Amino acid sequence: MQNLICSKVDCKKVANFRCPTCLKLGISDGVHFCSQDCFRQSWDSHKLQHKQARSVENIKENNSHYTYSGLLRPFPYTPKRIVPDTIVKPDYATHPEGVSFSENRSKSSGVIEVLNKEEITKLKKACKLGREVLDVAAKAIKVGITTDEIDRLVHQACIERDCYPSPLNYYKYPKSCCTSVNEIICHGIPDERPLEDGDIVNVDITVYHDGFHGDLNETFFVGNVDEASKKLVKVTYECLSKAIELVKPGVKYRDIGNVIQKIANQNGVSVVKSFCGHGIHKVFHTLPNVPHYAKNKTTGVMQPGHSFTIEPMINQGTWRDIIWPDEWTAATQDGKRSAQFEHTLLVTETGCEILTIRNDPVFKSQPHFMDNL
Ligand code: EYF
Ligand code: CO
Ligand code: CO
Repeated sequence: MQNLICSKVDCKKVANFRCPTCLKLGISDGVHFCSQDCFRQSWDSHKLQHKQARSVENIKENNSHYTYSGLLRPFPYTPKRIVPDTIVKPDYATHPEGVSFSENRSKSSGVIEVLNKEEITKLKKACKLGREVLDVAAKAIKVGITTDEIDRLVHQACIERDCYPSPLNYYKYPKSCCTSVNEIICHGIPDERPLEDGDIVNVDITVYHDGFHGDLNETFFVGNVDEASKKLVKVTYECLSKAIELVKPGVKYRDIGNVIQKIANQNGVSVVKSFCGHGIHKVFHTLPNVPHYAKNKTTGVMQPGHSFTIEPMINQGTWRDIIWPDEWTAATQDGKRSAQFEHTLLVTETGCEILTIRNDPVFKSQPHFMDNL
């Protein structure tokens, strides 16, 4: 019989001891230790495997009672990816529950922060890097790639650019980006499901660099997509573009939703109400709150130096959402498709600057889905 080697990094001793929790959870992927010492020293990274196994069991258990609204189902996902110690992290990255105290303080101040020149320079840099990461993801999208592989590429692209992937551990979110397929509205967790011909997939990237977050997303076509999905994606992009045209000092944040809802109504699609655009700079989410639906009551007036996202989620059918048993993934209640686009914006003296704009020598500022139309 072949001797097993200790699973502790750099220990090459023969292992004949198994973690009791692994045995209880039925984890059978060969984690063995030579001694209690190596077991204890490996604990911090090893215990993630228990968490992963428990979450798969929870999903299985919950799935048996849960009626999914569409055809999509959760697939297993891989363990949490490591961020090197050299990358500067936001406060929630190391909090056991992923809580951001800086974000809570910013929200409870009740004021929309006006950024100074140095802060604006840093915000612009984070947004430019975020755009580069989304472009990396865009290149990888094809039939057969798993959303987990997209997440791996995104994670690596962040680290190569000295960025922390903002979603990772944010309120314990388990991945480095969100990938939302077909009827998923937002916060889809990258997993082992391969993308299929005819899918639409949104990839949402936020990066944290030099103390600032930059947030953007695009919806992509996978292979040959039906005409109704093409129209949904086109109209969603138009909603974002027309909303951005409104942005200038003196405009009320509540007016953004009126523009978006009008375009949606004209095209027979609906606007999601549960998720909004948000202020973003030194914290991931803060004031203003930016609803995308009409007649909302959000407060605040745009001023030079404000930075925020607009990220309309537009549905083929009902605007209503339902959360999956994983407690993150938001799907449409009727299982019809949803699309989204997002930019981070800076209010200037005369209008706004789109900080996450694409800057391609051939395709200029156009979103990727238009490249092959
Ligand atoms: C606590 C999350 C928390 N939330 C927002 C956390 O603004 C975003 N995209 O444009 C955005 C991205 C992520 C995010 C990634 C993770 N989260 C998700 C769902 C529920 C929740 O409740
Ligand atoms: Co985003
Ligand atoms: Co956002």
